[in-house]
Amino acid sequence: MTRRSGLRMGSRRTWRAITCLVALVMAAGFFASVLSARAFDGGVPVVPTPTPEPAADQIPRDTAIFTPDGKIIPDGFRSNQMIIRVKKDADPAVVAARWGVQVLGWIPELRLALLGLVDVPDTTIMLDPVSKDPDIDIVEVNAITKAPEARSAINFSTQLPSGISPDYGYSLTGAAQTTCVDGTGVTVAIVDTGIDTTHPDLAGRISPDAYNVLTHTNDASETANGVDDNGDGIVDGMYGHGTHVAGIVARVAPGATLLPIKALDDEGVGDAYAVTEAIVYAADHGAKVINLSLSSSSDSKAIETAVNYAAEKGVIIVAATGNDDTSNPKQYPAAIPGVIGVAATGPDDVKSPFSNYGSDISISAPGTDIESTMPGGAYGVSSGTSMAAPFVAGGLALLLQAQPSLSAEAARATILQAVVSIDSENPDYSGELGSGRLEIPGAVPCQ
Ligand SMILES: [Ca+2]
Ligand SMILES: [Ca+2]
Repeated sequence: MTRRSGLRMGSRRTWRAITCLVALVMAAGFFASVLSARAFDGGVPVVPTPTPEPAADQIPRDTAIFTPDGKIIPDGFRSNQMIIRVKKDADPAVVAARWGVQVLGWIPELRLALLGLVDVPDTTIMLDPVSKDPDIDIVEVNAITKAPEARSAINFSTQLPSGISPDYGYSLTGAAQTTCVDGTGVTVAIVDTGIDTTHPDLAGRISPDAYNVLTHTNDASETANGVDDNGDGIVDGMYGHGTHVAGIVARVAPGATLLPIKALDDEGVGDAYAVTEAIVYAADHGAKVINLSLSSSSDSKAIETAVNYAAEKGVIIVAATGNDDTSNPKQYPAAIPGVIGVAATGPDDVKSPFSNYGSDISISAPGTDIESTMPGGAYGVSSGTSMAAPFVAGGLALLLQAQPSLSAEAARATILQAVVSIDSENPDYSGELGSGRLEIPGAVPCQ
């Protein structure tokens, strides 16, 4: 009791001292601010101009503003969600509470959590201080990841030009001629908009482990909600994307098991957290190859962590390199070391006009005017690096059936060496289209 009352008396004196000190500091601060605001320059008072707000697409990732409105910042982030990796033994819920946010998702294998501002108006959190939390070692705003076709002007669904065989990609890569193996026993995960599992070409080849990371159900079918969710003027613009991609794998490797993982909506829009979750799910459910016909210019550390997790399990990841006809900015996850980044070429082995290129590209494959499956038992022709990647994924399924003991690293090296040089067809892109154009019989000789 005595100590408590002594403390009370002491605190009265302390408060008086603090009050005086605060008053002095405030007065000093006020005068300092008046002095600085009225700094003189040649006798003319200079009023400091406020620092202009950076354009949203110029906000660096490590200092990005985290706001509750959930809008997608033009450069491609969900502004009300961040991904963190907590250190061992740290509780994500405790860390989230510290920053006034909620845990929206948790990937225990990677200790990655998706945190979000939910129903908290007028809150802005800077990422920089969060990154200094001793329990956190990765923090990033949840970046938008899209089917490359969803962001470019090329038509996802096109007509096959006259004179082009609908089979050209399958014969050019030697897939049609590689008849001694069909990919039996190899599971290829298709992380995309889903798959029409009832399509006659695909039914019976679908893994029972199909998964939807957006709803956390086993329903990974393609859906179309009739709404232009991303406001690009095209309603359900990427409905059918995953089915088309899956059909290419199925035609190259008809015996392979397809593991559909829905991580993109019907506009082809997803995010880094969904892709991260999808990669981990695929690696945990028997996939030997993961096809990612999606990309972002944001180098997500969360996705990189998942790529490394999959690599440790012997899983090979193939990704589209993007449709922006550029080498800068690079597109991820294609540019993550170890991922096979695929550029697109046409029937004449010339780079597709839209295809990205650059020193980080691993290999090229046909991606112009590719015929494949579409929802409702249909077929369609599409162009994009999304169509090139599954040729390589299918080729890997054939190789892994032929040589099941091959390590992921050796399989990757084998498929990258099994190419036809396309340097003479592409004199302006020497060394920028990977090792060459996929040539499956070079990796899987059927004699
Ligand atoms: Ca749209
Ligand atoms: Ca839609």
